[in-house]
Amino acid sequence: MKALPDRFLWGGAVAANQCEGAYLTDGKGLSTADVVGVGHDRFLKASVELDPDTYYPSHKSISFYENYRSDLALLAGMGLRCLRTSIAWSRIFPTADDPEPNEAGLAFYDSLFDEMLRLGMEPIITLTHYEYPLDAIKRYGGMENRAWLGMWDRYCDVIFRRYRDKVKYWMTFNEVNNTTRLPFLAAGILPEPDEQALVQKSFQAMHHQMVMNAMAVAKARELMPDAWMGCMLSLSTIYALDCKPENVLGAYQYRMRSLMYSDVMMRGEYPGFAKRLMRDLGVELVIEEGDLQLIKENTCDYLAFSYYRTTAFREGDAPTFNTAGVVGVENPYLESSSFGWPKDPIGFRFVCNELWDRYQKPLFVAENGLGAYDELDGDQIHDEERWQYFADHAAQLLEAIDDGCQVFGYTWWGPIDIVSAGTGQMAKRYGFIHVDLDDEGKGTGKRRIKDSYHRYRDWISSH
Ligand code: BGP
Repeated sequence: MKALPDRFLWGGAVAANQCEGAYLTDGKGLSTADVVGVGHDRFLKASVELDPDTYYPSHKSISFYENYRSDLALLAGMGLRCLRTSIAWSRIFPTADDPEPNEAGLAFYDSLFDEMLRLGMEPIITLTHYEYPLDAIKRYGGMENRAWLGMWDRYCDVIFRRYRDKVKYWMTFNEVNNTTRLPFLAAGILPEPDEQALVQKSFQAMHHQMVMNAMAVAKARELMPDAWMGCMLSLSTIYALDCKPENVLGAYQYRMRSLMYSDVMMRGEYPGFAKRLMRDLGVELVIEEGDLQLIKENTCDYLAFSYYRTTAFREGDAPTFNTAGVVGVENPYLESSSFGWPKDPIGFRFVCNELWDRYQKPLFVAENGLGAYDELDGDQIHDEERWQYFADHAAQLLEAIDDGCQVFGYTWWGPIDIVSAGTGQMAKRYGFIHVDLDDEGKGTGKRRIKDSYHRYRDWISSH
């Protein structure tokens, strides 16, 4: 067996808006996640007003807010050493610039983190995972507006002071590189018919998030010197379809559109590539005095990333995007999952090596998982495909560690079924624990153990 670092953090990952529900409970305000329905085009249809005829999956989700104690007990039953989740900003500051934080929201995360710690699961916390307080979005727009910097500063201040004795590992923005490809999801930028205006806004939002990341790192250094601050990116990769130089360069350029974010957050400056890209796209970034210095001086301690699949690039076929990153042309060497996402465990080893070589800072696999439809066999779920996906990827992770990559943890995405970020479905399931709910929120909510649950438990105990 390949050697793993001591106390390797095997675990699971969820996000507040995809599991908590209780969308207005205990003073929580609406968030951007609360105004998107179900379907592949859910973000394109997003509006700041609720439509009484639309079903919004985040409003109830799997009711983790009410069930967290029993759900955590089930998760701990697998021997998870950590659980990654996020804080819903609008539970703490319902409108983002309220004069005081909402004590009931703060108390919820106190109990949640205490319970995780009691069960032996290290909390790994994302400050915001694809959700922003909606009230402020209505007044200011998304992260393209610099007004967010002040609200973020207060939010981080309250969060760090409150939880610094409970949480050591932090991430600032989930998959922040999606800001320039899925602008509403990652940066709260409302649908915009003028394409050029949208490009301009999304790059400006990216810059603000880079400054906000540096602000959070600076504050963490002051308030909780032992904390580890992480950059979190969606880094499923893109290959050239073949060795045609235009395809190789094109694939590399798409990769760089993601790595420019980690270059800023890990190395402290925009790469030359980013400047060229923005010039070519006609983007004029507004950078205020002091921004670049702050970014330079406050880089992250580790790089967290999600990896689901890979894709291929061919010149002339402009890629699209989904929650797992760039979608180019089909790679003839890969099989797809039953949901249609290509499976590429070797690509996972490749990406670990690529990122370790580039930054030489610890890596954390914040998300990897297989979303698929499950079939019930009485009370049982024989999810062989899900387990095989894990086993194949875990084997490549061990190879990457053997290659010399420093990886300190791995969190399976959605160890309990939750709402899909990309489609809002419940039927696209990642869990080792099944939750009896359908795409309209109908069902008993009953939790059932899938076959993969026992296997992940055995895997953790033997690794
Ligand atoms: C990532 C997100 C998660 C998650 C996952 C799977 O992009 O960080 O929130 O949901 O992708 O994607 P999906 O839910 O669309 O299957």
